[in-house]
Amino acid sequence: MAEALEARGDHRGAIDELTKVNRHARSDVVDRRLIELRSSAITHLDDSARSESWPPPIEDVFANTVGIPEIAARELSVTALRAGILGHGCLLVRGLVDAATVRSLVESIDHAFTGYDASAKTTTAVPPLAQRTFVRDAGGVLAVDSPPAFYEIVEAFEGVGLGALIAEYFGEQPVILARKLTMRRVSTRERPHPDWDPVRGPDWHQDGAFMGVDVRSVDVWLSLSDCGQDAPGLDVVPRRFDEIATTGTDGAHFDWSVGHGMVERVAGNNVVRPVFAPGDALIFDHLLLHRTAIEPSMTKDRYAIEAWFAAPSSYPHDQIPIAY
Ligand SMILES: O=C(O)CCC(=O)C(=O)O
Repeated sequence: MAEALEARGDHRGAIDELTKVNRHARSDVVDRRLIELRSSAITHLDDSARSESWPPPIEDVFANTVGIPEIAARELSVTALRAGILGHGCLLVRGLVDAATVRSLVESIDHAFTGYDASAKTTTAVPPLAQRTFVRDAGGVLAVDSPPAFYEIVEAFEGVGLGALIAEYFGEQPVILARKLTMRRVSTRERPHPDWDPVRGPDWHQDGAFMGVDVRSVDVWLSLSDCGQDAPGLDVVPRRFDEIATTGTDGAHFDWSVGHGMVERVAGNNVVRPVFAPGDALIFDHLLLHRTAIEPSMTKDRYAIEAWFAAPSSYPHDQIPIAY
């Protein structure tokens, strides 16, 4: 049935059909086929529901909040998401996914890292995409490289209604960015972070420096560990920026990253390091100034998923959007 739906150009229907099959009887073949379908679906997406006037007026339900607005998962709504991201730079959601889901995502990440590292030892198994090496050196593996993990991530997100919420936020169905959906296992021991200065930490960045400024984006950064104290977390400038801070200066390691001196100038002391529990999520967009919070004294590994969504009508194709 899925093949017939695809042949008729109904990629969405085919994805839904195969997802039902997989829920009933899980299969590697279906996991892989779902990624292929999500990729080919991109040229058939219907963006007729696009809302032209975006963003809508924000009701600042966090007007009295200093720092990062924080809610429990049951309070997550489009109003809270808008107020958090567009008013304060980000929104911290406690307990977005449950403990059983966290455990199975951590297992999938370990499995994917083992598979990636084994295949990276042979020169031909991993296509020569320099980005993969860069991502792996920073403690990440792209989720599209592991169809089973990708399937589980989507199932976890759908279990808490993220697709519908982000569609409401964008005013259209989201796509997921294949080059930006990253499984992370960040360790102070395993590999040096490419731009990690052990005294000052890594460089900072806004993802808009390479994704573009005039896009609608959402990053669901889902913590799967206790982190921010003994394990690497995230450092955040908890405020809304309307533009990209100057990149590539003040000792920055990359032309898209923001050097320490520049961060001091644009953020002063307004920097926070949230403490996350497994299942907590920080939700933000391409304008949040942030970085991996990592210090030599941290002794534990941190697992997380970094999932970037975009509104297809506003997004250029360079981060490889695929159907969500
Ligand atoms: O997980 C990390 O340490 C970095 C995450 C990040 O930079 C992002 O989500 O954009």
